[in-house]
Amino acid sequence: MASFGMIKDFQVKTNRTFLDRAAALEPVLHKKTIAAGGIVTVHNIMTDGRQETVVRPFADLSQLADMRFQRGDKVIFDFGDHQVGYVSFQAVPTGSHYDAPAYIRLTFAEAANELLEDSDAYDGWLSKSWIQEEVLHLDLLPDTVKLPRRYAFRYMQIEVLDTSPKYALKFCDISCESVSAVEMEQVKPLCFGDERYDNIDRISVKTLKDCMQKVFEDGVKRDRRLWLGDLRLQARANYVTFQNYDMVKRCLYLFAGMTFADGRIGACFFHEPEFCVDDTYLMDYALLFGPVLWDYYEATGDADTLRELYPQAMSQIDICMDTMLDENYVVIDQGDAFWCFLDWGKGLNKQAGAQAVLLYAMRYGICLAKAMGDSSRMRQLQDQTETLKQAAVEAFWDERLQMFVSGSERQVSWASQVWMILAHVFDRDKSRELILHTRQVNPEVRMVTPYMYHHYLDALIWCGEKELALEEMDRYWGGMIKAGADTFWEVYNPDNRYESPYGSTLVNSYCHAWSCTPTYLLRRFYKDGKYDDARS
Ligand code: RAM
Repeated sequence: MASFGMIKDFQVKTNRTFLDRAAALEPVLHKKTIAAGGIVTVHNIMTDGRQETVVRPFADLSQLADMRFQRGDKVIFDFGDHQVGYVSFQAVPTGSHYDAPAYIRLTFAEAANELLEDSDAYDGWLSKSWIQEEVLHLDLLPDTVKLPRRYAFRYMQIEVLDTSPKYALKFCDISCESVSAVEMEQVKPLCFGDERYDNIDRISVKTLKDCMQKVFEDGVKRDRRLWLGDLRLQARANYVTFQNYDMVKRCLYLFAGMTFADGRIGACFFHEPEFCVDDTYLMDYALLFGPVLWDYYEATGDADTLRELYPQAMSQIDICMDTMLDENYVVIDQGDAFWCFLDWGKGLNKQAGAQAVLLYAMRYGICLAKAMGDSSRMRQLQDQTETLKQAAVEAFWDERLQMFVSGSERQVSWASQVWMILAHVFDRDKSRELILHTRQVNPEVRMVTPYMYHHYLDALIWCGEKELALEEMDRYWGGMIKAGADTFWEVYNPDNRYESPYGSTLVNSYCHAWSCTPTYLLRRFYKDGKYDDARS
């Protein structure tokens, strides 16, 4: 089902000073030229009744000079790892003098399965323009093709739609100028004492790195913009790896520099060609602005930024208190509208989760108020927290099920339990019972994104179930590696490899910011295989 927000005659409020601060922090991107590494074939095979995509080496790049391509011929280049950048190559005619333009189709794939899907049959609700394809006419040959568009991919396929019977094409010098605001070498590899977690960490760092462009992008193939929910997780992973504080600061100032006219912070932000907030409001994302600010302040001690952005962080809480609650201090359910995110789970009711995120944001609000010396605000938030927690238990706790329910249908989902735990509605012991009980019951409304799984692991760690969190990390993120991930994906359902919230996996993103958090969890809460209890 399509989920987007759209506001007619959308009005914004701009703070020029904030936007100027953000503009001044625009990073200079590092560039690295990467040559294609080999030629491969890609097939679907069936193993144990499940479809699986396999990539097999076909030829060495040195053999390319002897290959000729005419109508219907295809070649797939493997760049060896995920790239984000600008591709160029040479197309050279051989045979008689070319007597017609060369006509080629290029397809880029982050995951090999993207090459086997039929883009003509695409019927999803996101724009088809995200599918990474180009069809080109080359009128003058030989030609150095330089694609102006940035692509995110490991595999690049060239399909020759036509030459003419009198000539064929040869290809050479296939390369990509890869770009990022940071470099892998800046981060010391993790030595966890177990290769599985070192690998998960490395791929997390690579995912984060590829998404660090002029802002923290959510996905480098699709959306290619700043989302607040993603930013919070990227920033956390960044503090324990690249420590690029300026990029977080830039993104905070962007969100604060252009808001909805009533002060609400937008869920996502376009940084090009001009700064512009999107007309999408998500209650949970707006509320997470405060936690992002707090994490930034904790990591940097930058009191000036805290002082400037504190009012915006606080007003996100106020706006929710004033407009989103009923007379019993319970968040009003807005049903199927795109009003709160939490996860892409089918049919997920957001009411209980939204209440929990509000409580979570209030906890961080208290930290912010304390750091600002704003004691009256602190006390007010403490009182409101107690009221809202009580309201949450009264409205959502089901004594018989021993779980939280949500919405008028009293839906039991993973997301509601996890967020109520992170909101500290119960103490640790009771939260631990709840998460273990949830695992036993395994509610049908499951978690489908690494965004939600991250919060599940965070909840496990807070409850003291750190060993279990590691096992789950291996099952989920390790599962993605087993399924062939070079960078972590936007959506991964271990039970359904072809899950997509968009009606087609063709527009799923396979290098997605919100899935980079194992590095944060591993580096922050576990050291040398031992637990570091810093935060819990
Ligand atoms: C999708 C993207 C993005 C996310 C939003 C809510 O469009 O995956 O990362 O934050 O949903």
